Amino acid sequence: MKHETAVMQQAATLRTGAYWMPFTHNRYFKKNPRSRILARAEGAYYTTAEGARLFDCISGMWCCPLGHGHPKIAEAVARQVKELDYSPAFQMGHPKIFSLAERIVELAPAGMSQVFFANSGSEAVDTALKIAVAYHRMKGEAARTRLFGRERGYHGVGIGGISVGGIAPNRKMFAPLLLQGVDHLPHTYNAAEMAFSRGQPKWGAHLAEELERLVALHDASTIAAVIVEPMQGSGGVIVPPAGYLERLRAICDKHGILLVFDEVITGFGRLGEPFGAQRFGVMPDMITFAKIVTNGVIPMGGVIVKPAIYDAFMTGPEIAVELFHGYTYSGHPMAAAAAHATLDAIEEEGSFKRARELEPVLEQAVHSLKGEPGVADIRNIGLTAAVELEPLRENGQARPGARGLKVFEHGMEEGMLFRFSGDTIAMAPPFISTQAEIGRMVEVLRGAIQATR
Ligand code: PXG
Repeated sequence: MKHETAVMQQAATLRTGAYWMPFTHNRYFKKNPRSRILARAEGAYYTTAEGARLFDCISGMWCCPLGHGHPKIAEAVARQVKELDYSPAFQMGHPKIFSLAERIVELAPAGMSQVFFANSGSEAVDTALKIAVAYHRMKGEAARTRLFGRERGYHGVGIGGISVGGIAPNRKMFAPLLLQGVDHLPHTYNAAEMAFSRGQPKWGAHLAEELERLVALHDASTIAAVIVEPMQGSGGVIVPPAGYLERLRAICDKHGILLVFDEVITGFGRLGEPFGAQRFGVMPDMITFAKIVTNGVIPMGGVIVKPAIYDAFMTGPEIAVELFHGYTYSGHPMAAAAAHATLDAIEEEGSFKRARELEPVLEQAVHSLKGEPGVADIRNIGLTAAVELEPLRENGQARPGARGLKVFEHGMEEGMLFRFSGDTIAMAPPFISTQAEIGRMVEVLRGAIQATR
């Protein structure tokens, strides 16, 4: 309690000027920061510096589904800092990172064999893109350098990630830095055909044929890889149409193109299976992951590859470094300890099963919002859903984002920490949520929607 009071006092006199906040409206935030300063977290709830308790509707930023302050993870991290706080990542190793790689391979779809560690989703994506290009070169196909992403895709904020990414504001400011030789598949969202779908939309598998069109345009011999999120998370929970990913896989196989699934959000249970690959029954050549692997407690990301990819590099003199890539903090012992404890907890608590059990609860609840004023679409799969709202209008002009912000602020007043992106509200509640909590989350959203019409 003492600590809590201290944090609250600190918050009251906070000087916010020096901190340039990421992906945040800094000026608006700093006008009235107090309600948005978090002091504590426990289980599925945050407590703000003003003492308000907020249900964590998006599991941190999709990364903390086992709940905050998990005792197992806390203990493992505390133990690790005393045992081995840091270990050089290059030319040295420590036991927990080798065993963690094995555990991740076991969870991955059958046929994947090695893990390269990074510290975030963005680093994982840039690593995968580099491996893809280098792999073809190692195989004697050095002309295979093109990378294809998808409209509305989010692959982090590295130069590689924004190049294959498909969210315009993340790209336009940095246009001269974008990689050459990148093209994009169309996104799969079509409101007229799929609004209010539950799970995978039936319409849209044919959009994968656009990959054939791009291959015809650029020629397969110039193409290294296609990267897609199996389900687009940041883009607003855009669920792949039935048959779409299968078709992408077939076209990649036909032309010798690597298929990368960016599973930073879908990895480790969000869709009720270890990875989206298993949920959709489509096996990529590489998987990028981050977030849930450590329950968000210590940053970690990575890339899982098939043996053919790893083996392609294991040539040349044995004393030569095979891949000139890695980070000071690759395979950090603190992250490895957090990841082991997270995977233990997932096993013990049956987290994937729990996510599957809660899926119909969330689906039913969220689709009950259909018909509320200005609800343009509702989408869901696994333990995630999005509600897309029509923008507010002022003097006949649409004001994109204004309604999303109002819903967010209304939610905070009612004890819900929603995630808004433009006028879309995304939810990805913790796996430890109760049915009642999910019901309440959706009812508060209903009230917020009604209040902001
Ligand atoms: N790939 C995917 C698919 C992601 O969703 C990244 C890469 C980048 O990860 P890092 O760790 O570098 O941020 C992401 C991140 C949101 C939200 O609310 C989503 C992300 C991050 C923050 C917020 O949609 N995804």
